Amino acid sequence: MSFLIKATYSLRNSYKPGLRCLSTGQYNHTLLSNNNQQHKQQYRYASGNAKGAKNQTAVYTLFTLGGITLGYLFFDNLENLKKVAAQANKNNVKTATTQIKEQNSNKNDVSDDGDDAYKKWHSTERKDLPTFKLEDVQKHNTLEKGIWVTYGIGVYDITDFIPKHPGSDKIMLGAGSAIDPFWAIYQQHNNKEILSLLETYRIGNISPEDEVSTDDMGSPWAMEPKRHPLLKPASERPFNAEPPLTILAENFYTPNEFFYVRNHLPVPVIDVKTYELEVEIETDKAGAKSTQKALSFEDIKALPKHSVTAAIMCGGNRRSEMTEVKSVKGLSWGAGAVGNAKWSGARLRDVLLAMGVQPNENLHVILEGADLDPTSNPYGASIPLSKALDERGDVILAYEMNDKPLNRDHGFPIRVIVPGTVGARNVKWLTRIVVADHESNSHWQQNDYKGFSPSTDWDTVDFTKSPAIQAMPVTSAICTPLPGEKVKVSADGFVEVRGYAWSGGGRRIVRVDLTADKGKSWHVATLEQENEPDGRHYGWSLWTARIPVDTKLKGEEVEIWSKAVDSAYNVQPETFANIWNLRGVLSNAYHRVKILLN
Ligand SMILES: Nc1nc2c(c(=O)[nH]1)N[C@H]1C(S)=C(S)[C@@H](COP(=O)(O)O)O[C@H]1N2
Ligand SMILES: [Mo]
Repeated sequence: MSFLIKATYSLRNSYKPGLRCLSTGQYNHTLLSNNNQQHKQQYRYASGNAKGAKNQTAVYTLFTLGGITLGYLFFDNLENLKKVAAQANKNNVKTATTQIKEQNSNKNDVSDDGDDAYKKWHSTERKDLPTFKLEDVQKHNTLEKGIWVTYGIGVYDITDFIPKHPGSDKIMLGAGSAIDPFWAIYQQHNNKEILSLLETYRIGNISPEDEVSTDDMGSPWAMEPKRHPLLKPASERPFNAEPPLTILAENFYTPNEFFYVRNHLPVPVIDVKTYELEVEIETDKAGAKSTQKALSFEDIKALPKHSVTAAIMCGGNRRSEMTEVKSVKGLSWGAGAVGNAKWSGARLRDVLLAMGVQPNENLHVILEGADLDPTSNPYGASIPLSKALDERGDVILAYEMNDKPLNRDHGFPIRVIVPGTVGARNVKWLTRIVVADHESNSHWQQNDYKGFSPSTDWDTVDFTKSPAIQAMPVTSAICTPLPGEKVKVSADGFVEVRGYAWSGGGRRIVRVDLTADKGKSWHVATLEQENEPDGRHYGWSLWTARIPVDTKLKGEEVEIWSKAVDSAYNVQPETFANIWNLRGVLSNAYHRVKILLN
């Protein structure tokens, strides 16, 4: 059977990013002039007076609902959409915005400049309409308060739609937030009928200053980017959040706005014009001709461009499951601290080879970010020089994520992508690279992101005794159905299950097995993955399985387990009990989800 699978390819081919998304604030960073040095200064002054996290709008609670995305449901079927709209008109639902809508239908002020004008409506300010703050939009996230969404700089009240629409509970996924990322995936919605219809629901413009947070001025958190409310925070400051699993398994390439965020510190503000990447060869064992180099953003972009599909996974992904055995220290991640993207940039190898660096298996490449801790030490990590120099290692200095410029949360303007390697080594906001005869001295390399025996506790742990995690072990997770979900059994007695699987070190996933009867019978999933060679297979695999269930069990609870197998025939361990470790990393046992058969 070929692993090259069809379904996602059509989706991937239709994936043409490029829509502006307010929620990420990714277009305002160049306006915030600052260079690395100023940033350090600013942080020093500011640190210590960080206010506690303010109450944040609680829209997130809405988004625990499973299901397919707003764009898919809401704008998937044009015919359906027209019917819904017609129905809405017939019922003549009066809302506070009806008048504005009537005004809209008479308007001709944005539609007169050529055939493609409709494509710009959502990015054009409507002077005849009021301006809202993002906060206002976020408050409108229930049927009672009204359902508002933003698209581009437009604010839309789609309340009238909701009661008429069969999938209305799922529409709530987008309530009070930006729909841009959904539309970036479902490009077929970007057509005249749909955009015209949407424009009739326009009630205003989003206020431009909403792209920069204005609270906590003077605190290190003052310049945090806006995030899409679908990202469910495990912690607000620093910002750490994962997307709903249902969205993860829907997209072979995780939309940038929904890609999990793992920050240890405030997001640095970097002006790309003054950005500099220092490269230093600290040891003569590297045999380099030159030992010092500074690269501007333009210098990096001028190097040959290389793209690689790679999943990035936090070392603590799925920690919350390990915690059920016994508590651990760390953020309580679900299974969403992972994402898959196409990354593009210059090869680190090219930079090092140009400086004459020679292969040496005892050397390391230290990577430092522009984000500073309160003692002004940067976030840092290191990887073996052999990985950095390996042509098949595909280590890149990335400036693009899914063909868009990196956004601030994911490392603007440059981050290193170390495919197959734990998230922690994929240093964002990269400002310094050092080739050395030792690993990074940073806390994150030395005293974190290491595995230990289940019997090691905080009294006995010696971090010098375990190697830093590099390549990640094989894992998988069931993304739909969600735990506790009522799942329809098909007429022929099957339930459909979908999820992701991935292994580190470039090892390809060769099989994903599922069971609904605690291992008495296993069913092999169909894989969707790239056709990259083993050893260089850095992207994840999505999978779908139809599992037969006993129809007598309808109304009962059933537990589904997934386990993935990689190309080295490594397989996930059965339980967490025997892989438990005090930091809750490498949490890769079978994924188990209890569902209700319906
Ligand atoms: N400079 C810097 N790089 C960093 C981090 C950080 O806090 N600062 N977090 C690391 C960790 S632990 C992970 S899991 C990934 C998360 O990448 P993402 O936020 O783009 O998903 O970034 C890594 N790179
Ligand atoms: Mo991480």
